[in-house]
Amino acid sequence: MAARVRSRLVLGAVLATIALAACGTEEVPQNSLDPAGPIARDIDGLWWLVFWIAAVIFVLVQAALLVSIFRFRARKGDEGRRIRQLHGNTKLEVAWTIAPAVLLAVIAVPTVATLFDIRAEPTGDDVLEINVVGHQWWWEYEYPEFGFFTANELHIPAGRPVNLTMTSDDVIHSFWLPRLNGKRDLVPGRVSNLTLFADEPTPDGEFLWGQCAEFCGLAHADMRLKVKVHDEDGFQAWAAGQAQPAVIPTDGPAAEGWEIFKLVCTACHPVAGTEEAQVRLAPDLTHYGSRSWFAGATFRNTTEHLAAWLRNPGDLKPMAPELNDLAADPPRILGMPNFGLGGAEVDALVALLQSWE
Ligand code: HEC
Ligand SMILES: [Cu+2]
Repeated sequence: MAARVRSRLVLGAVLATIALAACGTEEVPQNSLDPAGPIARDIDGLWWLVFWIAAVIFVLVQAALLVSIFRFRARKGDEGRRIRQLHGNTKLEVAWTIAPAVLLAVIAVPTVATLFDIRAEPTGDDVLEINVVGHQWWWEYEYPEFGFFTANELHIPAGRPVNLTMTSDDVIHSFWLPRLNGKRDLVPGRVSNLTLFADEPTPDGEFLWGQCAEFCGLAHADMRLKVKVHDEDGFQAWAAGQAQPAVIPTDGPAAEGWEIFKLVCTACHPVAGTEEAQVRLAPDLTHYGSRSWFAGATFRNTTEHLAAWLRNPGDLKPMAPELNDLAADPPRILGMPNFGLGGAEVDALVALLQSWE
């Protein structure tokens, strides 16, 4: 390929990349440069500080480069002229070794201070405690103050700190909610902490978006999370509702659904307030009908999606239920199996799950 054609292609590709990078500023739900609380704001501030220092250095270095290229270039008539040869320059070399070292030392001060700040576990009466367990490929949340569990969709109050105490049941996961804090690993057999603090409630129907940030197998990309931020009254009302036991339906399709549920689903899914569903190997379904998202917060909890999930979970999410071993200690669960349910059974189960608001 001719050199000119090639350089035009490269230039075109670079320009297209820059132009495309500008797309999507409208809807960027996982943008750590759009902080929604004080911790994320600290991280954002640090990022901009380092960015501007780097920008100044970039401009200075490029300016020196351009001056060198144009001012000292070979001109007509220079052919055969010998350039003055230099060997080393102690003063310059000492200067360009010390200057970056000093600069890095200066950047280290706010960096280390911010790291300690955002790692500090929150204290005080107003801290909300939530226990988080990472599973392949969904999140389990326990609210010990209120005594209930939920999954994938996290609900927190605005204006006070939330302390996540986290661990994993299988492999390493990483909780990442870019608009509220940095990443933090969940490691099997260990406990880690992450503080969330949100300034304001999210508008109706809107959530903060996050996801698992540590590759954890087949459905890692579908191990997402959504966070609903409430005002204090809204949070208390939500939590009071979640703390209620499930109501077992006594007639209609939902009651038929419960008969199937007892036979098939109780092997993995807990439902508070029942004797039958006490095994905790899969998402707690006590108030499943109140959730907006499911399956690692990847799908909207609509009737169509739920029915599709029950017909064949593997259609919606790549999983490996053939590797499940419920008898192992601890049991191993790598997804929800396809139970080959018929249309009427699916409808009955949908009615049951939707009745558990
Ligand atoms: C072998 C264990 C197992 C059994 C039995 C099982 N499930 Fe599941 N189910 C899972 C796992 C694991 C997940 C989480 C999958 C994911 O998102 O990665 C899940 C997810 C779900 C979800 C989505 C929950 C959420 O909030 O994300 C629903 C709804 C559900 N199952 C319904 C049922 C119903 C109804 C039955 C009975 C017909 C059933 N499951 C039987 C393991 C099981
Ligand atoms: Cu993960």
